[in-house]
Amino acid sequence: REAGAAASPAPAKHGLAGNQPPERPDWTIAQDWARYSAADHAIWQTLFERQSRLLPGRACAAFVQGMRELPIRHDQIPDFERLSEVLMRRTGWQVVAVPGLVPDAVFFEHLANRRFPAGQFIRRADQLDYLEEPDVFHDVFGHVPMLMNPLMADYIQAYGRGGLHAQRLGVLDQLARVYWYTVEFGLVREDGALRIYGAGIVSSATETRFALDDASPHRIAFDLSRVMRTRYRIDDFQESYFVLDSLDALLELARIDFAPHYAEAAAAGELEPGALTPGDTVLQAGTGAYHRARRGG
Ligand code: HBI
Ligand code: FE
Repeated sequence: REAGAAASPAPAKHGLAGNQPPERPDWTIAQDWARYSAADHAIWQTLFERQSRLLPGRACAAFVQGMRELPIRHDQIPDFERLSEVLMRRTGWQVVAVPGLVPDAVFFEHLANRRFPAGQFIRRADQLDYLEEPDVFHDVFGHVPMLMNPLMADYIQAYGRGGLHAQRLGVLDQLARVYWYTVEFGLVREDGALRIYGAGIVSSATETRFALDDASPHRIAFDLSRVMRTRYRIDDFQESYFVLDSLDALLELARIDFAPHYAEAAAAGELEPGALTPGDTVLQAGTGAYHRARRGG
C-alpha cells in the first residue's frame, strides 16, 4: 500500500518554492495556463480518472455537486480564471495561483478575503501517490469543489480570519488541527453512511479507500475541543478521522468563538493521533494495524 498522499502542508513550513523571494508580497503568481505541457495535462487526466472511478458512493453530495457545476475537465488542468468566474457568482470565492506552500499569515490573509491559494504546479508522474506540497490536483480537485458549498465557503473564510487571530494568541497549532481534521481529512455522515469531504482524502486514491474501508483507523464523532488537542501526521494516512453529523456543523464552527475551546483544549493536554479518550463518541474503533506495521511494531 503506497504512503498516504497527505499532500497537505505541515504548518509554517515554507514550500520548496519558498526558497526564492516571492514575486509579490501576497505570494501569488500568474497561472500562465498556456504554459502547461501535454505531459502536465496527462498527469491531471491520470489522477482525475483514477479518482472518478473511486469516488462515487464515497465522496459527499456537496463535493459531487460542486465538481459538476465547475469548469473542471477530466483531460486538462483547469484555468483558474474560469474557475473563479463560477465561484465568484456562487460563493464570492476566487482561486489564485501560488508556487507552493506560503507562510501561514499569507495563507490566512488570502482565505480571510475569499481567495483560495492553489498550487500552480502539478506533481511528477512518479509522485502520483505522495507529494510533500499541495499541487494543483490536491488544491483544485480536492478543495475547490467544496468552495461551491456556502457552508464550507463561509467556514474556510472564518478559518482564515481565525488564523490571523490565533497567531496573535499563540494558539495556531490548535487551530491548524481543526482545519486538518475538517477541511483536509474530514468525514461526514450522509444517508447513514460515512462520506468524504476532506480535500486530502478526496484527492488521494489510497487514502480514499483507507479512510472509509480500512479497519485500522478510528472514526470518532467531531468535537471541537477534542480535535484541538489531537496531533496529526503529515507524512502518512491519519490514525483517526473525525466525523461531522452533517455539513451544517460547519456553520456552527464558522460562527462560534473558539477562545473558550482553546483554553479547554490546552488544559486537557495534547493527544497522540491514534489515542482514544473517555469523552469520545467512537463510531468505529480502529485496530491500528496499519500504523503499527509502519512502525514495525
Ligand atoms: N500554503 N499554499 C498553501 N496551502 C496550504 O494549505 C497552506 C499553506 N500555508 C500554511 C498552511 N496551509 C497551514 O500551515 C495553515 O493551515 C496552518
Ligand atoms: Fe489542502
